[in-house]
Amino acid sequence: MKQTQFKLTLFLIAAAFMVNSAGAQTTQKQQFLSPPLIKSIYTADPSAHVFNGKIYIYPSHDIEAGISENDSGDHFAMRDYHILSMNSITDPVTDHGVALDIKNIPWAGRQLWAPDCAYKNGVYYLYFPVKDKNDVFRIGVATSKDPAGPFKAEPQPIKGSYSIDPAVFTDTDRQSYMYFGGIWGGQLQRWATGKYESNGSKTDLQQDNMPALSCKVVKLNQNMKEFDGPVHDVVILDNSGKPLLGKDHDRRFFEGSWMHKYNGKYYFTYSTGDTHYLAYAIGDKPFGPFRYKGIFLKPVQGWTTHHSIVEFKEKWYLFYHDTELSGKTHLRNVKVTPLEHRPDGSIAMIDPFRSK
Ligand code: FUB
Repeated sequence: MKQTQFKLTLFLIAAAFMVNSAGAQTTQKQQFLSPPLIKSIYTADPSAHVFNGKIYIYPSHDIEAGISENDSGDHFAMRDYHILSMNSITDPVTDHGVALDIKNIPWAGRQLWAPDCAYKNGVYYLYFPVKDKNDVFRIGVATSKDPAGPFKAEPQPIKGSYSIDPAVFTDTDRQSYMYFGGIWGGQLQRWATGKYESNGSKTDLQQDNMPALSCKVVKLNQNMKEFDGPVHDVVILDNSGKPLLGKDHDRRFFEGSWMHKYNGKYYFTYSTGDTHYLAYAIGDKPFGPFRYKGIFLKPVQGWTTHHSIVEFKEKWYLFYHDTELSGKTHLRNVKVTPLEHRPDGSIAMIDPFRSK
């Protein structure tokens, strides 16, 4: 090929690509894999559960608060939760209206972030992170007899809780565990010494060659409103058995954890944040350690994605979010797509776009 022809070919290939807001390359001909589940409000961070034979989704409710974007996530200034439900994966979604408003959480300051829900003995427990009046993220709990709410918040945050993104997993022996934490705006790096450092780093520990900050896991008390015992690190090991390092942004934990059990193994799944992947690691116990296995969702359109994995009628599904409706980082929409466990236990890669 002549040099001019070669240059023209390179130009045409480059023109066929664009860069989405996550910094990921996507071709112009790509289409979104799944449609938004609901278009009347912006929703993100979908924690899905099957209660009473239906799918309930506990998302964040994104709003336009007019706050400019920064690494602390101040632009995510949500003020209430709406719970969604579906009779089946293909049925229309019901929005059950406001289930909990920030004004009814006595200790809350600002920013109602990603929630989760659990059930025990006739009561539904909604777990939520919100900054307290000192601007420190804590995790609260609210209760209802109905999975769609409304929920009533406890007067204080859960004792010993901090950071964001609670995900509650109930094992087959009925013991519940809370996984929680997120770096950068989720403030986990500010708790590295065991107490909150208000002047701590805005991002991570800035220790590239040290083990990365870990997600946290703790047993929940039988009353589901308190921690039972110490908070543990969720350690993710590489192939040689060493913890992932701080500089390993493609693989290390950032935020948005989830736990599901499949064929007796514990699958710890999470967002890598600034590299925009969903990754997974497998262990033999809820506390880990977990062995890093790979990514299973390529970057979506938008800065964050946040997910949950649920089994419904013997099929597995991934709930996640992107910014298809708005094109804006802080106005997201939740989606669902099938998830496949391969016979060897690995999770099949999901591309949030399909090529025409
Ligand atoms: O929705 C606010 C925050 O963005 C969540 O807590 C994170 O997981 C990220 O999705």
